[in-house]
Amino acid sequence: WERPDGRPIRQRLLVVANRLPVSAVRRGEDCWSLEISAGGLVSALLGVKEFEARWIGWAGVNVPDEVGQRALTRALAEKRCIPVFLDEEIVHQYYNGYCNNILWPLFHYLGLPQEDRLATTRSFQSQFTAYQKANQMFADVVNKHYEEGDVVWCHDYHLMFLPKCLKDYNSKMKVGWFLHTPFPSSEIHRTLPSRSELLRAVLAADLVGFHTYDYARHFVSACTRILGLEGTPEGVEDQGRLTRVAAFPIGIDSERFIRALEVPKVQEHIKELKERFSGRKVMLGVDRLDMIKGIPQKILAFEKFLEENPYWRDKVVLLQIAVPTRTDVPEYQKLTSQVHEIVGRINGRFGTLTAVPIHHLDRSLDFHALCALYAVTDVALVTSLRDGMNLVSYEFVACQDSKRGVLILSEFAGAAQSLGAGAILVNPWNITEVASAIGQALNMPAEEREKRHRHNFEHVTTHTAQQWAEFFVSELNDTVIEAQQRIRK
Ligand code: ADQ
Repeated sequence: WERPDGRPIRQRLLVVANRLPVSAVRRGEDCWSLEISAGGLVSALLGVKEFEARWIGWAGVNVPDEVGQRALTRALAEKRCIPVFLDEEIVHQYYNGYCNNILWPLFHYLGLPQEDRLATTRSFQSQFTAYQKANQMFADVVNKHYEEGDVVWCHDYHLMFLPKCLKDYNSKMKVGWFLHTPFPSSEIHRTLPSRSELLRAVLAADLVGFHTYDYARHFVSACTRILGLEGTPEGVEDQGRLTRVAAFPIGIDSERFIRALEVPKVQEHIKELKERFSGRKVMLGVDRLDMIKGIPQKILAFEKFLEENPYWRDKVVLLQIAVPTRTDVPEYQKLTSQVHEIVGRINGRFGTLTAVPIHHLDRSLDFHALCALYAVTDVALVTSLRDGMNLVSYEFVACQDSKRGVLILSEFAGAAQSLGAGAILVNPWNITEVASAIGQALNMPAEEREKRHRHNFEHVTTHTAQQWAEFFVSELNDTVIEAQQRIRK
């Protein structure tokens, strides 16, 4: 990997995800303004110096006209992004339908949609067809931009068909696929009508990655039980071809969070928050408003805690920041009303003229405001019913080096496997258990908090997003080299 003059050539990495890491707003017929959204994946890949990353994905907007498409493509090219244009019907069937209505709940153990069995079965087929079609559209764009030697890294449940589509184009393409959600037990996966097609399509990849060893094991079991293939310690074997399957737990750009605490604006925020909540312990929840995050269960556990511990009623406040997502979906609207209703009831029950026990915000916070909140928090409550990893727990730990706050963490979040020794682990369905964990966290002696925090801080700062990305891509390169050697033998 060197040029003739000895300068290293950086390997090109094509990162393919449903959404590009930008928000695009149309300002005129051929004019777009773009803003990069600094999510975990973006920070992870910006930090990886040996690859030159390009992004391929949907820009999140419908652009029916060619003038608009050409202008957006040009604008995105400056950000090293390449768009896949999906029309409204495809987005409806593939993204809202198959991805979010079928795969997302199933992978989080919430089952397949129940409403009307027959209608679901009929629409299931058309949604699955749209899913395959959309994946093929992503593959077409990848194939158009692919150059020999590139690494193609496909992300998440939206693109399970992509490895197959890519290998059909070019069997020599280096293809990795990583799942950000849990992969459920094979008993859950086998209820999916398209269970075999999806597994086979993923197996076309050279390397398949998950956040935890358990998810990798579930995937291998699904392949052995449903497809009758052979599972090996390395992965899954089909007629002599091995697909490597392994765990690659994601991390965060911890330095970015630690550095943010020094920013004057953040320091100012911290000061304001401390004054605002002086004399009270601060508990914090930060989630997308999604069924899987267990927000109603968390708030009910807090209510139980207040019910049983009158001493704490005016000495603790819960700040729940919930970013609304998928607001057009009735189930999500129902969840929002349910949360509002519970919060209203608890504030009515335990509030006073001057203070309420729960501050619930239906909104997203900017990065600096979020860091300040993490920094003043005494107890963070991450009680997802299921969660691939959960990065909020990592971000909280990164911002807690002066406070040594306590993390209450669901045992069903992937993060429980990495932060389990430092956090108080709970079953989020057991409200009594969560309520008693709140009591334990609030009363925890400083020494124990210190010990637990050190453990987690060490983990969060040594298992970063950059390392995760480097590790996955170097494993993918090695896997392909080993496979070639095996074939030569
Ligand atoms: P998510 O389900 O989105 O990600 P998570 O890992 O917690 O869950 O990441 C959420 C991100 O959004 C965090 O960076 C957090 O700071 C931010 N965020 C959440 N609520 C916010 C708010 N109110 N205001 C501002 N920012 C907010 C999916 C999987 C996870 C997996 C990740 C990464 O569902 O399990 O950890 O991908 O693989």
